[in-house]
Amino acid sequence: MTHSVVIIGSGFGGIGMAIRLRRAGIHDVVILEKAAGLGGTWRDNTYPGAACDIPSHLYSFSFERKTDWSRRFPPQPEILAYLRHCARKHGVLEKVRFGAEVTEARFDEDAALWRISTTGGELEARVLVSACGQLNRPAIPPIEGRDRFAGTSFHSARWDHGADLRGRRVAVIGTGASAIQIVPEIAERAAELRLFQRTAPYVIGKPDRPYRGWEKSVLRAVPGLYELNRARIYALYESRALGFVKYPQVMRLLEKRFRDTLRAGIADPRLREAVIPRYPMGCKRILISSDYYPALTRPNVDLITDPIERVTPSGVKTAGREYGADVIVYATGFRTTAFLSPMKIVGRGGRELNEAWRDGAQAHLGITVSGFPNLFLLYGPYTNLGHNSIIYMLESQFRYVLGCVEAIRRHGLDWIDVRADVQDAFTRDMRRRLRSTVWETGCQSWYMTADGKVVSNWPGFTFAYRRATRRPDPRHFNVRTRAACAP
Ligand code: N01
Repeated sequence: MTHSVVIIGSGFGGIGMAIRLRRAGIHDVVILEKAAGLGGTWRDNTYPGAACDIPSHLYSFSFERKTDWSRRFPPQPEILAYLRHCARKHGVLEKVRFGAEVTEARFDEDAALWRISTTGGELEARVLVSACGQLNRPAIPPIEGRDRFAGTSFHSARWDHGADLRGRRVAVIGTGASAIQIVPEIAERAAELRLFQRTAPYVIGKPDRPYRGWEKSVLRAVPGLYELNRARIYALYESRALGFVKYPQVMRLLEKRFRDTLRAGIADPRLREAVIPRYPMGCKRILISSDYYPALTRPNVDLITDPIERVTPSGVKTAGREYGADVIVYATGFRTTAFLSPMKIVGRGGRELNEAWRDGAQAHLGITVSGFPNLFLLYGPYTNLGHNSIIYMLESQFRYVLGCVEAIRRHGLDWIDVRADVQDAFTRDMRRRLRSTVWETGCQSWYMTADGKVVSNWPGFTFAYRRATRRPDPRHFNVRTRAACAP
């Protein structure tokens, strides 16, 4: 059976897209999910302290208000519960096929449909939407001896809840967004916590607190106020784009203030020296936590800055010494810049997406790839943010994709395929603008390919992206009408 739309992934992108399609009257939608539950990154990341660093009231769909967030910054279980609620309430839960990991999707040009192979069987779709996210494939670095460690080890996004950390010696490798949330939580339980830092991050205070009962009641009772509050937080966060993409010199002022605060706040000169970042502020994601630096001053916590030489059966070895460990947590991030990998995606003329992206991932508006008709990416290349809620970007993409699907139906098209020159112009524009952003100013981050090009981030304001994706421009596409293939 050929479905109107097949969506890969049941995180915020996949669930939100299915809801938008359903609300537009497109019901024949299937969501393929490789795991046994929905939620994407918010299902996978269950580590102690997991929470979002974007305020609760921005981290929700515009069409599904939530006035009863428990805190200013939402904890992972609450976000996951919200997404499940949305799927259930909007009738898309039953559209999810769990345990169906897509291995290959191949465009059949004559039949004008995508033939999709999954671990749970085969299916066909007129339109294929990838909603896999950018942070779904954990990266564990190939540190020598890793496989011979005799204790328990796991990645932060595959937390082993069976491992009791109480009274144990724990090594955490990495000091990114995941690690700085994990460390304060587990420092209280572990006998010894060794944190292996390769690059000191910028960690600023988190203005978090529980919402009071009256605040929730007011937001529930006065929808206008709820929207006003969202708009206020949105504007506040949006203004941060000025520093990231427009005027990187603003970051230098903030950087000086950050270093002064750090110098004043940490008494131990060795620790103070070790946590001072050595790259321009904002180049990697700016992290937020009010507990991280205090956790590092605990007597059972040690920050190790010597490079890791290898993992031994009993711990982690640097050039200086070996640190015994019962548990190793790899908070070492994700494989990000290959996007849809390891799925095999084959477009027109038998061309593989990997081949088309040989020089780096590209997609017009981060959504459509030339040579891959009726394929739409959500949270694709050039659409990640360093400063605001990704759900805003996703909602822009939902509208654009919906516009394309409706145009295909309305005009009786077999397929639409973005023009190569349109995609090239978009990519050139992204490259030109990204070169002057803070992200390409002297650090390595997950936004970058191995050759130092940022391919993940949107170098502008999110409202500019919304304007650019307001409606698909028919001039941007090659199309095949049904009549064209009629005998
Ligand atoms: O991953 P990361 P993450 N030896 O790539 C280190 C989102 N997120 O999971 O900086 C030693 O940022 C690496 O060191 P270096 C958010 O978008 C959001 O923490 O490369 N260390 C780095 O310190 C975030 O940006 C939230 O030198 C090694 C760390 O591992 C993204 O996910 C919470 C190493 C990896 O940091 C990824 O965050 C969590 C090696 N061989 C995640 N290899 C919130 O909303 C890597 N490292 C709060």
